[in-house]
Amino acid sequence: MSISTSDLERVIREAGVIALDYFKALKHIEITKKAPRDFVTEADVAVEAFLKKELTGRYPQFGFWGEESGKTENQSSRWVVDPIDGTHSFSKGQYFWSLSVALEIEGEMEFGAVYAPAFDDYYWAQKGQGAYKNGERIHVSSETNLADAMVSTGFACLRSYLTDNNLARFCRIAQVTAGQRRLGSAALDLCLVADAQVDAFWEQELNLYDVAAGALIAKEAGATVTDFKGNPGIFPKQILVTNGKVLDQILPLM
Ligand code: 2AM
Ligand code: CA
Ligand code: CA
Ligand code: CA
Repeated sequence: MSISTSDLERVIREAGVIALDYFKALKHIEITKKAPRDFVTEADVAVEAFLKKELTGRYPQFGFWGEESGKTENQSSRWVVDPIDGTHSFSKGQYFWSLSVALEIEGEMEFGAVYAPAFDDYYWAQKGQGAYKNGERIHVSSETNLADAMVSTGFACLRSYLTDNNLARFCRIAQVTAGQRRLGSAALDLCLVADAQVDAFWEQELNLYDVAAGALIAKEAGATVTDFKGNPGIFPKQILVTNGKVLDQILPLM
């Protein structure tokens, strides 16, 4: 199996331009709600259709799973795509949103790219090859003290039928950390850990397409990717990503 990472970058950047064109014309696009707090726009659908056509056209041996169009028939190797992660921010004209594209081969993430068109930041990683932002190698932060750490989270779990809504955990961690952010795109949050802008990120009740690419990028930049108990692996329902040095300090607060 071989993929061309430079060709993939061209395709994903082109998809980003499609998203950005919609973003610049926000007043004219339709925003609908799939469920309470779950928004979708014409841009989500158009970007996913473009990526599906380009990726499956180039690599017919892989399946495709996207947030908006669902899964193709059972294939153990597939593209895992979130066309716009952070749709709510996007629909308000805020800049913090991204496109997330991962390639899963037999259950292992082989490639991941997260592109934030409004910042023109392209993050990518291939398993075992390190992580890159706009062509430069990136690494997690060297922060060793949770008290000095910048952390980030999200509240996709803030739904009435879920008992653990992250608010108590957020309060515990906010009291003992130096800075807290709630930026609204889990895929891009994971890249901030990879790029040492954030020292730890956690969120609950996400889906694989939210975190598949970002988790590989973070891991390749030196991050730990675990559940809230510290078990290694990508667990979208309970994901904790740290620079490794603050992991032992944050785990008891999870
Ligand atoms: P989205 O923009 O693709 O929907 C922000 O906290 C993260 O939660 C984003 O990855 C966002 O992805 C996701 N998200 C937003 N609403 C959600 C919902 N109702 N269920 C699950 N994830 C959600
Ligand atoms: Ca969504
Ligand atoms: Ca998402
Ligand atoms: Ca999405």
